[in-house]
Amino acid sequence: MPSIKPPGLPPSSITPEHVWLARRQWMRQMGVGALALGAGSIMPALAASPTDARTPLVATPNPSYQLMRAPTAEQDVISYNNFYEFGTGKSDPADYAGAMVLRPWTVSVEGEVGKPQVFDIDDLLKLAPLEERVYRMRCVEAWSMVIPWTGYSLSALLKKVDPTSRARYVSFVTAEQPENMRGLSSRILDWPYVEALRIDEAMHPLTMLVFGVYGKALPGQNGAPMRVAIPWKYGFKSGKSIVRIVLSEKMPETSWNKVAPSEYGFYGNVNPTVPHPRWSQATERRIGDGFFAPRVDTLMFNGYADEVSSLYQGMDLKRWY
Ligand SMILES: Nc1nc2c(c(=O)[nH]1)N[C@H]1C(S)=C(S)[C@@H](COP(=O)(O)O)O[C@H]1N2
Ligand SMILES: [Mo]
Repeated sequence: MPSIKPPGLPPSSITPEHVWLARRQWMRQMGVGALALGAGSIMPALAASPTDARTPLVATPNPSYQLMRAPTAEQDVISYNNFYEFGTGKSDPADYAGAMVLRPWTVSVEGEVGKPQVFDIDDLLKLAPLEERVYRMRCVEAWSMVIPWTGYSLSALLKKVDPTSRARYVSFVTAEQPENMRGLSSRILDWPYVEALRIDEAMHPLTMLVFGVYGKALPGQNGAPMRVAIPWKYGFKSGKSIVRIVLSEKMPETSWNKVAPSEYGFYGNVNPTVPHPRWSQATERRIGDGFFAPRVDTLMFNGYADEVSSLYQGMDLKRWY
């Protein structure tokens, strides 16, 4: 890489938290679109922009999940994605996920539960009050974003179906629409994409069932109509466009673990001290800061150690990566 003097930190990263929060609140009251909150970027206001076309979702900001950093610009959040069902390029999901059929959409919750149930997506939207939570998200490829998600804790749904005493794991099976997902013809993963959590991870209040981003319904590329967000884990654990949630006694097989077990463990916890076999996980590139901006240190459990480290007490995290 040529030696170019890194530009200064974007103003957003040095705004004191109280100033930042006050400004955010003010903008909300004034009805200023979240787009204007992007890290220093003013996007041209395109009349027919897909950022505006999505259904607004009314949600209460949860003050426990506000961050000092400005969210990543909405345009970056919805145009730089991983969603291999639509191709492996970062722009493939935004280019092709519009083909996904989103209604009718049902989500079956089954397995080790007392009350298995098939939910219509529009009923799931109303199952618990919608909150906006700003989460740090970290991809295993060492880039990161800060994303305002709309949804509620997954535990609200799991409690409705009465997990049995044998339920130890929760799998998320995601949509397979061969007609509409051009990536399914490639054998890169064994479709459908499945990821899973231990039940205590799934019940953790941070584990979020997500219906929207930036105050509007999720666009296809971010996992419409419903995905999970697990902010202390690498992004691949957060399955998109979920159709089935299965509780089980046995540890399920998961997509990335099956394809490359030495690279992707079952846990996928963000851990700067455990490198991926082919690259370091110690630092990350923040999307939106510009390619030449300095990388930043990756935090243990992606900055959520206070909340989640007790889940892994006594575990060797080098072995259970
Ligand atoms: N169904 C499905 N879910 C998926 C993926 C995928 O390819 N298919 N990619 C994962 C990966 S690797 C990441 S980093 C996140 C990206 O989410 P985002 O594009 O909303 O930031 O989605 C995850 N969920
Ligand atoms: Mo990822």
